[in-house]
Amino acid sequence: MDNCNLTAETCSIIHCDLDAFYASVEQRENPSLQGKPVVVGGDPRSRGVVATCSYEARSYGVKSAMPLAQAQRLCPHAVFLPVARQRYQEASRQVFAIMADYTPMMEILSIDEAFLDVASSLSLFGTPEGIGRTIKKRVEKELNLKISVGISYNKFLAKLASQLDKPDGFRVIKADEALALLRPLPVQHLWGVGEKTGRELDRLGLYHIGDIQDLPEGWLADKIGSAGKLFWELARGIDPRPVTPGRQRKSLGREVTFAADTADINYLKDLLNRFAAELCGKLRQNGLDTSTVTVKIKYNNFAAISRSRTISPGNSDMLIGETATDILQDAYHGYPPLRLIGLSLGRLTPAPALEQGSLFANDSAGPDDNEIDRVMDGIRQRFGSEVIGRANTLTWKKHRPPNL
Ligand code: DCP
Ligand code: MG
Repeated sequence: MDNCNLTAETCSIIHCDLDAFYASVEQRENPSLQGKPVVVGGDPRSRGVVATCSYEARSYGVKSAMPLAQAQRLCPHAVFLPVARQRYQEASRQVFAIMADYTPMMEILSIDEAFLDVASSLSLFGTPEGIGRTIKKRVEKELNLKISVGISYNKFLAKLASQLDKPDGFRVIKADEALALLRPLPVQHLWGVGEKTGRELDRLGLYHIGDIQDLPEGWLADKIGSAGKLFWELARGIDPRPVTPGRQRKSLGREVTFAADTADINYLKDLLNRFAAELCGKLRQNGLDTSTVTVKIKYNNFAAISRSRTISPGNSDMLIGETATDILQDAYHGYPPLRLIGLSLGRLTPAPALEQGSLFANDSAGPDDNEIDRVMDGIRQRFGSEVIGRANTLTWKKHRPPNL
């Protein structure tokens, strides 16, 4: 049964990630939705975006973060549902409880994803592969949800293993097959390589992970700095990062250095609103609130200041965006021009599990302000500031830096 064939020290990391998580919970709650394209995110007539969708909908090209209206054009017969966050948080807790039966060495990455290191659990529970299969079976049988499981000797390869085999995946990457498996994959599969870095690597003629494997040590670091060393190691299947239980993000931030210095206050506010939407989206995805909002600016003479404000814990784009633009208004009066602006959210704490107001509800008693805020938040969360439709979007488009 165990074809991992490696010692616990070399092959004990398991990565688990639920398939089409929100959509699968919805299909489970309403069996008539099973086998159908389901899009979670809200009313397609709203200007929101897709949170996630079932694999049936993905076959029509629908995907996360796509405008709902576009999703409806691609798949007109899809069922569109609002986001029922409390339901997903409950399912998430149940899944993590199953995993925790096999090891205390569990690092939760997001609402539907965790690493386990089962090296110390083998005398009790058998092989890593056996444990992975048991978790998969239990999640399916007890919770009626599908989860993809990847197993390897480090975090990077375990996560890659679960992703490569989605949905309903189960894959082991053994030490002696890692290099060959990595070789033909696009560089975007390396941890930390997003669109921008991917383009940078492509410019250096590095399209596939094998291209990086073949480089002499130090070459990539000379070209692109310390990340180059990391990518070279990952390409060779090296990732020393341990599974760290209880690791909590302390803050979340976003900043940009402008191609040309700017003093355009409307544009700067617009950017902060955009960053707020992006960061709050991540907070909500991870069930977190923030209570410290910090704006950092760097002038064209390289002097930098940062200003913080404490707020009651929250994760609404509007609240955080307004706080950030207020801070900017107080701290910056239009001179000298700025070369950088950043927003960071600190003191992160678990958000109370609130049922998000239905995006379709038409309550005759009338919604209260908080409800409106939550519904607005649910819609705005999914815009991305670029399409949020405020008057100053025009300013944003005009100055849009190439790296955003
Ligand atoms: N999510 C979201 N907005 C995004 C991405 C994700 O609200 N832009 C939410 C909905 C997802 C959940 O987080 O169901 C988990 O994210 P995943 O990236 O793991 O996506 P899924 O679980 O939906 O699909 P997959 O099968 O690819 O893991
Ligand atoms: Mg998932």
